[in-house]
Amino acid sequence: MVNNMQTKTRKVILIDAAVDTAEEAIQETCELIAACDMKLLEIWQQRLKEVNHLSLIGSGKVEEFSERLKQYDADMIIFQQPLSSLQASYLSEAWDIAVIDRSELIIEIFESRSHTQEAKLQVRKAKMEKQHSRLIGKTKSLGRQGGGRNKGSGEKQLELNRRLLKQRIRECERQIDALKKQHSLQYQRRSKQRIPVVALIGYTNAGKSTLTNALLAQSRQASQKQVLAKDCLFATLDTAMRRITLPYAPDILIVDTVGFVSNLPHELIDAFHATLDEVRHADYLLHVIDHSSTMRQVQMEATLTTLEILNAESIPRIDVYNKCDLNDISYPKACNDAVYISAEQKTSILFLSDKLAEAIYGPLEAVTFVLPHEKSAHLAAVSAYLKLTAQENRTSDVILHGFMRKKLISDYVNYVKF
Ligand SMILES: Nc1nc2c(ncn2[C@@H]2O[C@H](COP(=O)(O)OP(=O)(O)OP(=O)(O)O)[C@@H](O)[C@H]2O)c(=O)[nH]1
Ligand SMILES: [Mg+2]
Repeated sequence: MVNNMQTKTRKVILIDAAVDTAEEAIQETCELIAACDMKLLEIWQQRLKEVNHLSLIGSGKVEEFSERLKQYDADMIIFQQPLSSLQASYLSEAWDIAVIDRSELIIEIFESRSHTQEAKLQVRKAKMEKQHSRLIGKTKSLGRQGGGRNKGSGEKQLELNRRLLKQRIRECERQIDALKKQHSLQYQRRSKQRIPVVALIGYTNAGKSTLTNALLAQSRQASQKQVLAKDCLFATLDTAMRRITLPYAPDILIVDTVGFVSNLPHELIDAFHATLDEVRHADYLLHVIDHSSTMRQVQMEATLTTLEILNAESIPRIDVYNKCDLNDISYPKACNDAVYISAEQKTSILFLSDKLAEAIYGPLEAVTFVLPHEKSAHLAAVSAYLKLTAQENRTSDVILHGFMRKKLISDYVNYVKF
């Protein structure tokens, strides 16, 4: 594993060893490298005909790259393709340089960006699990080299390290479990309050946090803290919950979540289960998609796959195509359960809020209420959610004409004039 404490910019070479890697996938890894504050020196491509168990690439290529490396002042090699623990340690020893794969790169980013105690614990656990699988690989290879029944001192030391690591992983899990219990109490409290929870999910950099802030800004609760929105992959690593107002509807809670990425390392999905629990406990999902990205189809699929892993694919979902301002299409508009908007445009936010209120509380329907004066408390409640078109004040009651969301009308059905 790589020491993340170092402050100098690490210089890296990316190796893509496959038959045919999509240009977009390479581009994404380059963005991940930038998000990790590393400097990319070069990309070396190697058409892989056959996977080498020990070194992924063939032994001839290992030697050739070893010679080429001498011309560079590189600190690390990053592989586009996943490396087994054995391959990573073999290459690292052969080239005398740190060698990681894309999933470790993502773990690095998570490590440098996590702020809350929970996120830090989750990343620590993911890193230790990766280290643990590396040690297993090393032990096996030493065992094969030794061949005999008696373990050598190197092997014994490795086993000791492995056991220590396992203990630390368990301790980490214990602490995460304690935090999970706190969360489950929060979920129970929330479900008692019956406030709908809407989670914003989607590929990293799609605009979830920008949208959260925009929904917050147009809300009565605009004084709540804004969340961080930034043009880089994985700007958000800790979920944030905010209360927002919807037009002619009760308040809801929105949750800004960690962005997804294709082939999210399984250690991170496991480790971030607690954080991603927010997604599983949500009543609705807003799937934010960067409409301007050439990779949007792959990104959508990656999000849907992650939802399946989380068992959250059956939660009602609205697809929100964001960043439409960067494309030549008309917006805001709704089309086949999807909404097309720009998080940077106020009318888009009002449009989306309305669609969200409609999804949760039903469409606005024409209605007339007759409220006796002595029911003034109910008059206030009805007025809060009614889009008023006309009012008649009579001696014994008030008649209100207007539009109300279908599901809310039933709460005041006694006063409806049929
Ligand atoms: N042009 C344009 N840019 C947008 C829009 N929405 C978001 N952005 C930009 O996209 C970048 C990423 O936005 P974020 O809101 O941080 O994205 P995110 O989905 O929260 O990203 P992660 O937290 O990394 O998963 C920022 O630079 C935003 O300003 C939009 O509708 N139009
Ligand atoms: Mg974000």
